[in-house]
This record gives sequence, C-alpha cells and structure tokens, in this order.
Amino acid sequence: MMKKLLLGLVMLTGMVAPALADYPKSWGLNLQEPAGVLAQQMHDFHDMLLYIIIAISLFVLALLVWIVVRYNSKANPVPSKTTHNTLLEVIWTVIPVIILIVIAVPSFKILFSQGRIPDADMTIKVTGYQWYWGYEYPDQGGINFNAYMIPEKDIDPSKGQKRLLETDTEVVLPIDTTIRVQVTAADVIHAWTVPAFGVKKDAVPGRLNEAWFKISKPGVYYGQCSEICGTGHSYMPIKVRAVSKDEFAAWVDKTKGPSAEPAAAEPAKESGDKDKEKETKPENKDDAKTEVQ
Ligand SMILES: [Cu+2]
Repeated sequence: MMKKLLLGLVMLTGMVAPALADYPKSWGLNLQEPAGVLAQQMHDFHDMLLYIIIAISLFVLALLVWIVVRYNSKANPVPSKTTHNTLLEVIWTVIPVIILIVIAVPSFKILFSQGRIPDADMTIKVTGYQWYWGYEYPDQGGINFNAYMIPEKDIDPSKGQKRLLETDTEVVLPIDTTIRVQVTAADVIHAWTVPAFGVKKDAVPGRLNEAWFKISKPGVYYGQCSEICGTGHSYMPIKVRAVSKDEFAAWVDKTKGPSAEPAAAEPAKESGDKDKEKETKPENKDDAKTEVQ
C-alpha cells in the first residue's frame, strides 16, 4: 500500500518515469526504474524493507503514545516498581533477531548474484580518469573511445539533453545480453554507476573489478561517477544507449572501421582521435574549475 501511496505522490507531482529512459529527476522520490534482473531484485528488496521499516516505526510510535497517555503522572500517580519481565525480555530479543534473519536471507541472495559473474556474452572495460570515462570493447575488435561530459553551455534541452548527464560519445550496448563490465581507474578511485542496471563498481587504479548486468529494455540510461574523485567529480557522467542486438551489430560495423572512431550518436560533438582528446581534456578541466568556483 505504501508503495502505491509513494507512486501516487510521484505521479501527482508529474514526474512519472518515461518508459524508455531513466535518469535522476528533480524531487524524484523512488529509485530509478529497474532495467535488468539485478536492479529488479534490489527494488523488490527495497520495497520489502520499506514495509518492515514502516511497521516497526508505527509500532514504536504506538508504544510511545500509549505510554505518554496511560502512564503520565496524572493518569498513573503511583508507578509500578516492576523491573524485570523474563517473557517480555525474551520476546523483545527474539523478534528482532527473526526480523534480521528475514532481512539477511534476500540480502545475501542479491549480494551473491551480483558477485558471481555469469558466463558473459560480451565484455566491456571501463577506465575512470580525472574526469571522464574511457571505454573498450575487446570482443568487438577493440573499439575504444573516451566519453566526456557535454558542458552545460552546449546542452540543448529542446533535444531532451540533460544537464551534467550528457556525454559526447554514448556507450552503445545490446539488450538481452549478459555483459561483463571490468572497471579500473588510471589516476584516483572513481565508481562506475548506472542505477537502472543495479551496478555500482569502484574503479581502483591497479585493480580490475568486475560486475555484470543484462539490460531488459532498449533506451537511454544515465549514471554518474559515485566516488568523490576531485573537483570534476560531478562532471563525468555515464550515458548508455541500449539497443537491439541487430542495431548493436550495425553500430559495431560502423564504428570498427580503420579509423576506429566511434559513430557519434549525438551529432553535436564528436570525440575520437588522440589530438582531439588532448584538446578536449584541458578545456573540460577549465570548465570544471570555473563551475566549481
Ligand atoms: Cu570520478
């Protein structure tokens, strides 16, 4: 019921998630819509916790109200001298233990399904840099590119572009495919996070972390670096475009050419060859600095 109430509240404020994309919204209340099994499991777990938390809060509130009304000095001038009640003490120890076990079982299940990487259909490697992401597709002929944030001044809201979330190059991935993502960093610790996939993985220099996900529906999914990594921390978003397997194969063919330059999904700006990247890097740095100040 509570979930419906919350959902109703979200709908009332006119912030229903569009079916084919998910991103953070102003005054957003619930988690982003899940786009895969892992995220779905997390949502179900979150909803279960919500019921338990609300029940416990209401119970404690009722106890407090009862005590205030029934046992204040006027209503109960001569207080009881009782200090121990074995049955009550056993109950208030055993019931919380049972609640914790009920929470622990699904929690460990999710941890295991996150941690055990299934046989993947494809792999992508993500490297965190101050302050952009590098992507490699080793199974697709080594397609690789860097994705920089599109600065706020170049954002066109009429095209549906979102401030602080758009990147010059999109990470194109197929749906219904088990994707292993290897995450590392080249300078400081970052974290590659896409809420709709249920993935948040630390990118640690000198270490290769792994996560996996399977996108259930096509669309655009946004994420952000989730480890404070410096002044440009909020300027290294993640933009994933999930497409059908056929469209993905076409994208790979188009992108894999001799130039190894990714097909830009955003016509506005492209990043590709090394010289361009060098130009963009300091520019991005300056943007980040001025915006922070
Ligand atoms: Cu970062």
